[in-house]
Amino acid sequence: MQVYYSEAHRRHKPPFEIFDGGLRVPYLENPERMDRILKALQKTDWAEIAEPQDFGLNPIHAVHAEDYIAFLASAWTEWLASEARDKSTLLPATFALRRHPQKPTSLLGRAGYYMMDLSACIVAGTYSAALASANCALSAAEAVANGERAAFALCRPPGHHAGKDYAGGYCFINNAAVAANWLSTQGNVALLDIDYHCGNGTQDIFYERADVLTISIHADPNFEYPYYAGHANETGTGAGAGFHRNFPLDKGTDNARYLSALEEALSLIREFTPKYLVVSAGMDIYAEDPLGTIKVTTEGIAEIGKRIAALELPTAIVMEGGYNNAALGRNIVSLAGEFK
Ligand code: SP5
Ligand code: ZN
Repeated sequence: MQVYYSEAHRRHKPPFEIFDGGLRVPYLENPERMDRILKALQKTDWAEIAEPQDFGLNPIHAVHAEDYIAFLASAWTEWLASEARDKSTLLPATFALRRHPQKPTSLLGRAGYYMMDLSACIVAGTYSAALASANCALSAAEAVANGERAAFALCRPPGHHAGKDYAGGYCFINNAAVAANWLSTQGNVALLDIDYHCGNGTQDIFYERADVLTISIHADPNFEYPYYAGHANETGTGAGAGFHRNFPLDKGTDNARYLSALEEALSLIREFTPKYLVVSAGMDIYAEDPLGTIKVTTEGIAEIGKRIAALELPTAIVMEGGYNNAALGRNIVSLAGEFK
């Protein structure tokens, strides 16, 4: 299986993020995550690690607002030229309620407008890492469009919290959405998000579309980030009515309960008869994840992979979250190994 990976992620290394209550903690979405996964993949006899192709900005602009991407491109340079005292990472402290007619022009105004939380920290290498990450997803999409059974995009930064014009939850460009939208010119696409957190950005991007079925299985937003999306009654609108589904789960959900939600999701995908499948693969469903509350084991992750693979759809697997670095390698090998 082709595994698309770029070293560009290394320069995206924010020094910290801010948790609720103002707690400053080391950035959980760190470069070591990729090292752990690469090392595990290199030990298999099926993973072929390859550089992504450069698809340019068009497929990114097809999903994200141009003013938002322009903000990501220039934010760091503007931050360095600003009066801020601590310039180690661009992080605003004032956020926009989207009911004002005027778009902000100042850097901090735009930062608060285009960011939804205090985990989407921008540093020197963020924009180039985000572009390379999207190119990994697009390369995996192209591989399956060219007839591969599956391909894996080892994306960092992740993408599923990023919407048309906002960053959040370690995400800047929605890699899986860019890949799914690119594939959608050739036929209907199903996008299944198994990250522990609701894929709110993906949900927003495709909410009014009937040609991309989006399904997210995640911790209930009644107690978990991102809080404002992911409820079971959010099912799409307009032409997209019925083409989005959420499966909110309780704390402590074990393999058996997870797999029964997955079966429901898979039967919706079967009914939709898509040409391609994109999987937003977050490993923070793992029982020992520092951000998670769901109790899926490594064996459970293998079973999830097996059941998704049983759809027998050309599948682009896109890396999302997962923060137990010691377990990330074996968990990804367990999932992706079912598609070899
Ligand atoms: C891609 C992805 O998985 N993003 C997740 C972003 C979650 N950010 C919210 C962090 C909330 C931290 N709460 C502390 C709980 C520690 N037990
Ligand atoms: Zn997550």
